[in-house]
Amino acid sequence: MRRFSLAFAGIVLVAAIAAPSALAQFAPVTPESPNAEGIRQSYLFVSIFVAGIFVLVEGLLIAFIWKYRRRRRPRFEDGAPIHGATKLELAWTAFPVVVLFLVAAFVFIELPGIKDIPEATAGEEQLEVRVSGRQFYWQYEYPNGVIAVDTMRAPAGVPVRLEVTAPDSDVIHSWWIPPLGGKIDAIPGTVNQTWFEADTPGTYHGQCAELCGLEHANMLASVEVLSQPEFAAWLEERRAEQTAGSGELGAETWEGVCAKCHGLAGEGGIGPRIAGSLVLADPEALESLVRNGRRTMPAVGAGWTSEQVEALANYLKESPPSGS
Ligand SMILES: [Cu+2]
Repeated sequence: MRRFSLAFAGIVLVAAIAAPSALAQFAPVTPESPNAEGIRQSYLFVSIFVAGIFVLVEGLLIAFIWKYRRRRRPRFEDGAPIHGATKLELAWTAFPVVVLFLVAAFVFIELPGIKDIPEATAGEEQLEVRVSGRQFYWQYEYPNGVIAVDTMRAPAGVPVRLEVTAPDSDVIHSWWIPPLGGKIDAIPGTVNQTWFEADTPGTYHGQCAELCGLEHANMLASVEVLSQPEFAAWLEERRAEQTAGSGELGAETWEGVCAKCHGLAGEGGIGPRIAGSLVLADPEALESLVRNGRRTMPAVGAGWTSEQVEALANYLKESPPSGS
């Protein structure tokens, strides 16, 4: 028994040294928004019990396997009969009840801070962004009509309310930027709400979290948090560019919408090669194609504003895809 105890103590010691770095791989990413912090707290709270019960059950399992091993007894000899152990039985019934109660109570206390969008109070601004999940890109619409694809810009220190949906003709996607909070489904015909408030400027990455088709894995999303003056300047500049049918939106649309299937240089991928296609140089044909789709190509631009179509057409005129 002493040798066993020694070996067991050794295993526990190694686990205790290796565990923190190994566990860090399983922990949620560093939260950058209060709701993500709530999710992390709940995760860690539940993990305490998970780890404790794991060690208890596995430890007992190993101890019993050792203690009750066959030794020299005949192979089919029955073990000694055992009759009741009231205290033990009460304990293993009560203990799980207490654990489940604690976990449920903790989660219910944290839940409002995760789910509820902070109330807009007088003097405090809030930003609302409409998020639309589409095969295979994210489209954002700001209150002033500015459109962005895949990369959302947001101001630091301001609650950002997201109205998440998908067009009727599309499939279900799921919005998920782990450092900025939990997942929320983008469902055709339904508007789901979520929010974040990031204090630190920086770029936070995420990904569509609902298998939505062939290019699902490339349906990435990111949120670039800017200081408030930088964000205000960006929003204004984008508004002016969009009115003029120029600027970043064209390139964003090409990269986020067209290139995911046809390749960044139009060289072809899961969609055919389109470099050199006459449609790219003909704004009317381009508009009809993206709005209506063709054969296996979905109507990726159904519902786009004419500004977005124009921005794409102008971008393709200035920098037509080279094909390689
Ligand atoms: Cu998706």
